[in-house]
Amino acid sequence: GSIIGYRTVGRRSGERHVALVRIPASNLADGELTHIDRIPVNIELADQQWDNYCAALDAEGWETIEVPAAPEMADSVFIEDAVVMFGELAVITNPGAESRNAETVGAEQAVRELGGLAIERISAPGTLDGGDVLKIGKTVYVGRSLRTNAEGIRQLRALLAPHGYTVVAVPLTKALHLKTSVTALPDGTVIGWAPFVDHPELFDRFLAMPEEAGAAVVVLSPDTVLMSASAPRSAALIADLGYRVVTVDISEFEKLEGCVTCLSVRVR
Ligand code: CIR
Repeated sequence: GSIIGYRTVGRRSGERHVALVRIPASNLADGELTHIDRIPVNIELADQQWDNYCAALDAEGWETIEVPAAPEMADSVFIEDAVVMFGELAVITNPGAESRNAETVGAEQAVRELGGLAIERISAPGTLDGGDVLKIGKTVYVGRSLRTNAEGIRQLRALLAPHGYTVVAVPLTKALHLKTSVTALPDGTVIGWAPFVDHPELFDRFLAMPEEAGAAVVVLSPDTVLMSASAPRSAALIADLGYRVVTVDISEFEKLEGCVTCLSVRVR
């Protein structure tokens, strides 16, 4: 990835972290679409972009570990939707789209192989996509979306209560997932694309971004975020707030309604 803002060499602390990723399926171009029309996906370019995404994580101190490939599951590259981490607790989701439901099998296997993690599950009739879960400290915002239903939110709330997390449900009608509309900076400021946000008043601090793809950041360290190359003005705005911004081109995944968060699960 390229870097905007001040330069440092890798992670300051030198510590290594682990992130789960999943290689794009051969039928990636057939992924689910809800809010946008189908544009032809360049599979070769998608593979390259995925390699670069993994390389960017690695360069920032995140060792990528591959979830077993699911070559026939078109949307399986969007691993974030299948498992959500809360410290040492992994919650295996129950993805709301029928075509994506079986993605959790490989995700659970990978989490098991990592070892040392407690595993819980969202189960039918509850549905929940990881893309709807935004963690800010001990507050967990969960989008009530087309993919995540009330029962899924209720189950997550019950699972997390003993761990000291508060689940805040967020009605969502204008975007696929909560994190397509908002994410958060390391300082907890919620950033988003205002036209996709039904209720900005639910957040303590909300900062509107100038581009749709600017709504999504992945926090890589206390001073570094990862963003899509398709949001240069948002990246500049965030760099101007004193953050280091690493950018990656994920155009082929954006054609499938994916954003920068959904291509990995940061484990620890
Ligand atoms: C889907 O509709 O499920 C995929 N085409 C895109 C999923 C993107 N996931 C995410 O933003 N967490």
